[in-house]
Amino acid sequence: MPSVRRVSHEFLERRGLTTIFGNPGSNELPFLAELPDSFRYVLGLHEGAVVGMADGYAQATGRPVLVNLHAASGSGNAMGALTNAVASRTPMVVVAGQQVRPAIGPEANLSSVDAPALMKPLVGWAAEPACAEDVPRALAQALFEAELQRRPTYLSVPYDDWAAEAGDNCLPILDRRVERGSAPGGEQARRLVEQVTAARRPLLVLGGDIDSAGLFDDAVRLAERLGSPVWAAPSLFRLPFPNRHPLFRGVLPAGIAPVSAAFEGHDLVLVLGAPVFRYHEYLPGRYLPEGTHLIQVTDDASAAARAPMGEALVAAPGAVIDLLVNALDALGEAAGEYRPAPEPPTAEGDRLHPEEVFAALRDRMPHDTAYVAESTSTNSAWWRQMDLRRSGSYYFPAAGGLGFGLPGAVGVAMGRPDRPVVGVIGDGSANYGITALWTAAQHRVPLTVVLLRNGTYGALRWFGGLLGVPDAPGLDIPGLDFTRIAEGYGVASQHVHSAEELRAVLAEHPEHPRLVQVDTALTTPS
Ligand code: TZD
Ligand code: CA
Repeated sequence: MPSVRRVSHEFLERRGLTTIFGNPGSNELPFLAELPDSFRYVLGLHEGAVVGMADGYAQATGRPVLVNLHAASGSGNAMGALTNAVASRTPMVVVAGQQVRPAIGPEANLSSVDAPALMKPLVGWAAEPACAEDVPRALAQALFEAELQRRPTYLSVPYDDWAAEAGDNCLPILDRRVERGSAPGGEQARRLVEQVTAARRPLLVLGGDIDSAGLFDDAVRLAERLGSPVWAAPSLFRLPFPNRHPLFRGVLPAGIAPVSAAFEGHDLVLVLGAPVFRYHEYLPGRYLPEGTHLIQVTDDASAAARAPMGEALVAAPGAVIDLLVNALDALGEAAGEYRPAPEPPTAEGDRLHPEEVFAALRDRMPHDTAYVAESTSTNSAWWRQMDLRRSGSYYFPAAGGLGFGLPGAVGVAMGRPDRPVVGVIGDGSANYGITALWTAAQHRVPLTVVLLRNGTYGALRWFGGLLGVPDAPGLDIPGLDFTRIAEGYGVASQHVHSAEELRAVLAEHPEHPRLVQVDTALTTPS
């Protein structure tokens, strides 16, 4: 009779979940005993970095990922990073250890009192199996829930369960197949095609899910057929469309009034693969202009249910794009040329303007480079200079929680060794996930981190103006030297002082991680 551990390892192996991102404690060791050789454990030194790396890895590979965390204290450390994984809809299975069953009630040290409740508002599903025999089935449920809901799940397992006998009824889970059907029904399809083809001035709004689902090129096909302008949804975490394409209008500003203004004059707004909408700055107004009808297509039932306006169809955006492309057999007007980037401005003194940094990346890095950005005040500078034409080119913390960028870049680089990867990280953001540098060094991940050092929480200075708070304390961060921090974690580093120097450094492509620190001038997010 196999053990719970043996069946669970076998299940994970069969599903290809053999890379474990984790930070273990005593409760977790029995799960890690007798791991088959096909597994690799990627150790992160803090749980925020562990989840950030796993999130980047899962997004870059398009596959669910396994995370191993310690009980309450370790899982608690991971919460901030989990907010991003929830918003990016990353299928992530977190397996955490728990004290032995008899020790939970008396609250022995390192027991997690009501472990599922600790995680529940965040993760899509959380459980602690009622008995050891149920662990393999619960592990399978954790994976299927993560895939079906596209959301992290959490399984807490008392550590004495792993050595228990599994029982014969465990074995059927090894071969289960669980899938979701996704095409709209006949009547839904007919109605949607009719609405879209009848529109005089349709507008497309594309969300990060388009890129996650591998629909980047399909979205171009649809937009060109429709001949409609394209916006990216607010609070964008992945780029769904080439940003210099003639039909692309940019990322929608994350406020009610400016979104509504961008829709002015369009009778139909078709939103694919996004919530409606993830606003940020509270800029009140009417949700939609007079005469604008909105249709949201998403496979996220909760995003459809919670939207405050428009109609929604819960279906896979890919199936709907196929449907519309086939229905729109005539090509729209030729879209025209890709728009060139403007000349970047320069900054005063020995600082670089962020646009100079991004122009250097655009010109010197290969076209298939994947960027993980977490530098909040440079958002508009970024889109002014970058030229991203491929799927999987851009990742950003999906819930706005800092600490994704640096670990996420390590995870993306581990998941896609075939592509160059650059993390573009602010001197504030870097600190929330800084320990990921150590993992990058240990695994010799070929990653370039461009560290933008403006000495402040730049975006918060801008927010201070917006909210009428010009005098908030706690916004400056002088005295940080990331070249020395990186060296301490085993990552080679350089401090560059000019655009020419930066361009020369970027033209090299080392096979190990490196950090390039650049002093930059302060800009505003928009
Ligand atoms: N803590 C966490 C986990 N997430 C956050 N979003 C914040 C705090 C608040 N915050 C922002 O929203 S932007 C920002 C903070 C602290 C400043 C980031 O500084 P940076 O980037 O140096 O990375 P800029 O370009 O200077 O703004
Ligand atoms: Ca900064």
